[in-house]
Order: sequence, then C-alpha cells, then structure tokens
Amino acid sequence: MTGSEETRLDPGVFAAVAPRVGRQVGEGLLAEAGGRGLRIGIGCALFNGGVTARLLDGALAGLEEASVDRADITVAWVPGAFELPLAAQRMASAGAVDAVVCLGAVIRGDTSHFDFVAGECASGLARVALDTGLPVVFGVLTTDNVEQALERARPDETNKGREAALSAVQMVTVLRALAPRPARAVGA
Ligand code: INI
Repeated sequence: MTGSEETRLDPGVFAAVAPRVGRQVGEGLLAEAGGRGLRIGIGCALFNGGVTARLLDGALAGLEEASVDRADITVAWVPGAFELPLAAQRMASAGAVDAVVCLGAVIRGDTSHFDFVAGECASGLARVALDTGLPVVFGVLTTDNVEQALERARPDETNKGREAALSAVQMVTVLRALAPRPARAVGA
C-alpha cells in the first residue's frame, strides 16, 4: 500500500514488533496477497465513468494478481457514488461475497453536491462494513478536478482501484486471523 515516499512503512517493523508482543497478525500482508478462493463483490459508479472504468480495470488487475478467480468476482454498476453503500450492503448481507470493493469518482465542481455525495458515500460504506462485519473498501476518489482523478486511475501499481482490491483481500486475511478463539481457561 502506498503513502508518500516519506511515510512508507519499513518492512523491518514486523520483526521488531514480534518479540515485544504475544501475537501479531497481518504481518505477511505486504509480502503476499492471497486471494485464492475468495469471492469479491465490486460496486462501480457509472457517474464519471471514464474514471471509474479505469479504477475497475485496476481493481480487476489487482484481484488477478492476488489469484482471485474471475468466476468469483461480481461487478454491480450503480448510478453514482451515493448509491454504492446500498449496493454494498446488498452484496455483503446476501452472504455471497467475502468482501466488497466500492469504486467511484466524486469530483468537486462548483456546487456543494460534492460534500454530500462524498460524505454520505464514505459514512454509508463504513456503516455497511461495521453492520455486516465484512470488509467494504472505499475505492472512491474525492478530488478537486478531473486531472487529479485521472492521475489516481493510471494503469499502473498506483491505481487506486488496484489498491482498493488488494486492501479487500488483505482485510479478509486479517479478519480471518482475528476470528474469535475459544476463551483461555482461567489460570492457563
Ligand atoms: N456521483 C458521483 O459518483 N460522483 C460525483 O462527482 C457526483 N456529483 O458530483 O454529483 C455524483 N452525483 C450523483 C450521485 O452519486 C447520485 O447518483 C445521484 O444524486 C442520484 O442519487
């Protein structure tokens, strides 16, 4: 996953943390994105579709990299980013997917519509994730202009759709590792 060059994680951190804690999960995420057998739902907004189609292309490339089988990928097109939470909720609660990736492009124009659409989309997706317990990933660009949006949807490893897809696979891995375990006997 990216950040800026200055904020990039030093991979040595996992070895440094290990002897200082009882348990560490997710330490293998950067090395391998194991998506074989996972079922992934993708919600993709038609609004600003020239951008979202590029995010989708990146997401599908990311899932292929992570060895997710194409037969296990469902794509649901929705009118705009505002509709992504409902589509995500339907996919997540139907039990047919292990994670949902939501792709959209909300581009600030001259109106305050941007804030409503972007804000409701973000909080709606977070709510769906917490309500269903499934990873629901925010692959929605919120930019000031079209150029910034296209910059984040380039056909390379910086594509935000690809990052969102890999985040979904990683979150399934982490949540499975964190699955409740039998309570430890008192005194054990
Ligand atoms: N939807 C987007 O996905 N991106 C936008 O930039 C956007 N703007 O700016 O208006 C947008 N609006 C549509 C919205 O998502 C809904 O589809 C529409 O309001 C119908 O509910």
